[in-house]
Amino acid sequence: MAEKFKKILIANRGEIALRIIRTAREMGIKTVAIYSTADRESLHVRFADEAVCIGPPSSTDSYLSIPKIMAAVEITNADAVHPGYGFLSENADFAEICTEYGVKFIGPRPEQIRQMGDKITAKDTMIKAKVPVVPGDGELLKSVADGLEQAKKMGYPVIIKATAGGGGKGMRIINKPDEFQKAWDSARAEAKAAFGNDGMYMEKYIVEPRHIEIQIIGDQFGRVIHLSERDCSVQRRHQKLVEECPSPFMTDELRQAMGEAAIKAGEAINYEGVGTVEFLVDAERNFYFMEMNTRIQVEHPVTEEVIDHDLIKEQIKIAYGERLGEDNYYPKGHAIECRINAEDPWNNFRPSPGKITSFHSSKGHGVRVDTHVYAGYTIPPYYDSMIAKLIVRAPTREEAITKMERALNEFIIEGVKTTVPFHQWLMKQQDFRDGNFDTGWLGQQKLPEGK
Ligand code: MV4
Repeated sequence: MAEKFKKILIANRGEIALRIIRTAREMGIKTVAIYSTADRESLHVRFADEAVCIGPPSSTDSYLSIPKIMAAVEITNADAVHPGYGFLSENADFAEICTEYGVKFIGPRPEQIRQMGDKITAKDTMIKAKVPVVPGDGELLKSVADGLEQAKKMGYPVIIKATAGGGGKGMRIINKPDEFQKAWDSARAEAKAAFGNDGMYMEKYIVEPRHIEIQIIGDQFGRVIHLSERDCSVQRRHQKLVEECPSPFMTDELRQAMGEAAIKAGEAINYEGVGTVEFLVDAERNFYFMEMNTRIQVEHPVTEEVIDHDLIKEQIKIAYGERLGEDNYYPKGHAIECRINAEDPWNNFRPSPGKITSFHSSKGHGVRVDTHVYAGYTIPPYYDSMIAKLIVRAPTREEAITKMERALNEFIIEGVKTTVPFHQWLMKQQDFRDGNFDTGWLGQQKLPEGK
């Protein structure tokens, strides 16, 4: 077994940087924070053993700048890099540069990131591995004529997706042939601008699916296990707002089948690290591979709470070559996460950066808050608007909802608008309480009026 790391550089900011520092500290590993000039006052800078300023606020010149990050690795002598989520976490070139430089990228190998980053390649890999995929051959569309022909065979509605995409960008739903040209032009333009690649493919459109994802872990010796699911169906414009485990839609049979499919997906690429296999699940509980995320995700605490394992610790141990044990894992109790964003939920979730004048985090049994903010902290306008994750755990879903309501009621954040009132509203909705929602549900609701 390789030796454990002496010093990890965290190529990220915010709550996830802090989250990684906490585990590294518990493991006796030193940490290096990097920060932009907008993040001087951030807790990740204060709590890391060392901190290096890497540039101005703009992400392109700081958290996305590979040369600057590699310079910070060089001067601090870090022997591993943790990319967190977002930023460079799924950038295969960055993983490769780390490897060439002789520092361990805490995550999968570059070719695994590439294989899942290109959605046509990913789908093809899944078909070969006998993981269920959405109908549609997963071939590059050649032209509008080619697309119209395929759509006719498949039956409308269809969806066209960018092969370089993910998370909803460069995607269009098409209900009838005369919508094709416009959807094709706008999706390709969007994909070209966002990814520099306008390759598109087509699938049958699954109407109002649930988004259920399976957490997996693979070690360097070919063993892959799953840690059950997270239901992320409550989302708005591809932004998840609430995640939970177990899914209220789950059955033992479905978990078994989806878990096995996710393991096959991981085994097909010899996956190393923690990863998430995302599925669409229709009303008849048919499930289809959607994409695989090759990083730690925002919502990982939901799994940590019901599985009772530290996923960042698992990531680090796998990266330095530890073997997974023989255990299987089952969720115990119920966990729910509410993402607290600095946004005004009653005004189209408009971002609300600025100074937090007063801050009191929810506390008590079964309550966890992952956050980098505090009273007096100024939320910069340059980055993601997520400022905290409120996670509760209780024996049943009903008790978890009750606890979440209690915890939301005692969360005080003043000076900026937050999504706390949205979550208070959500917890009261009968459909939510009944587990009766899919990815379309929130968009169909009438939210309370703006004040
Ligand atoms: C779909 C789909 C229905 N049918 N593919 C959205 C993000 C991207 N990863 C893929 N997405 C979807 N793909 C087929 N064939 C519906 C969605 C989708 C969705 C998926 C998960 C969570 C929220 C969503 C919201 C709208 C559409």
